[in-house]
Amino acid sequence: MEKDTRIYIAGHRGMVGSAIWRKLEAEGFTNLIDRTSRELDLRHQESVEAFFEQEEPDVVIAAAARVGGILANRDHPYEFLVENLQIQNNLIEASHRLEVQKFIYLGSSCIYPKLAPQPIKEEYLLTGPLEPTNETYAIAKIAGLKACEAIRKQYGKDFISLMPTNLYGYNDNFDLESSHVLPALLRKFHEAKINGNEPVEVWGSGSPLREFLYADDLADAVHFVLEHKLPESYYNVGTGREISIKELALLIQEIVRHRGEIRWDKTKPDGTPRKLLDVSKLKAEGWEASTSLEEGIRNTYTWYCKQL
Ligand code: GFB
Repeated sequence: MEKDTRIYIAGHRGMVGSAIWRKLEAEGFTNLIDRTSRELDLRHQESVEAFFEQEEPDVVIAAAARVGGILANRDHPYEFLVENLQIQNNLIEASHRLEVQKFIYLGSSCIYPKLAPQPIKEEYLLTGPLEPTNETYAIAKIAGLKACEAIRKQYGKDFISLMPTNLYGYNDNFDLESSHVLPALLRKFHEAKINGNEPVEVWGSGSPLREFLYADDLADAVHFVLEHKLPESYYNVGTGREISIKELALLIQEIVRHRGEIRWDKTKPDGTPRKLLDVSKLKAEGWEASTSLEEGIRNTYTWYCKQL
């Protein structure tokens, strides 16, 4: 793709958007377009259309969304549904109407059924009930995937969706109520360590299994998809490896060098028992993740400490 292609990265300040921005800059793209949420509220259709008419992007990468961990999803189902539908519908419709060449939509592995066979293949979509704690977010993300798939089939446009597994990395959300497990545990173990190794409280039973992809690896996959015309409408993006929450807690405790007790708060929900992605389709096209979980956590912890 030409290095002066006009590429709009929606959500460029978030963990995923900023990783994509870093990656495309490093690859020599000179025409990256951004707007902060104060400059452009993606939930307002008129503002989005005016922005697209003004900037005329050639490529759009939709990394803007209302996201959060299991508690944020469980406690705000309405906002997770409506805001994500508004954001993605505005971006998809404006990109379609203004003939954007390529549209890359980002979803999540929670779109798959709670008890899908593991590892989860793309074709398992809509074959069973969703995980209740994030059902509305999943429905919004499925709708976005289906909208892009319909434009692809009906109008022959290169609108493609990536469904990443649980993500972590720089610029993640470290708020203890609304964040995901990995950043939450990094912060909890760090704060407990500097407070005299006091006990750390981890949510749930510790038995759920999760797969974690480093945000910079997702950015690398987005660059790969930008440079290649792929045959399918959506692809899983992950490492193909899973870890239990208990093992994750012990790994983070060791990396942070916390020397205290771990306590389990069983009043908090476990969520889906497993969501390991089958990543063979994108691998067959030539892409796979390259950062190990331990290396990714060490990098993220180093970055976190520098931010304090
Ligand atoms: O990362 P997480 O919030 O989201 O939780 P999900 C993963 C597992 O970690 C759950 C446990 O079993 C949590 O109970 N956990 C343990 C913790 N300690 C903590 C903690 O301190 N904070 C958090 N947040 N979890 C999300 C979906 O599900 O996955 C989103 O709700 C999105 O919509 C995201 O799809 C990728 O992996 O359970």
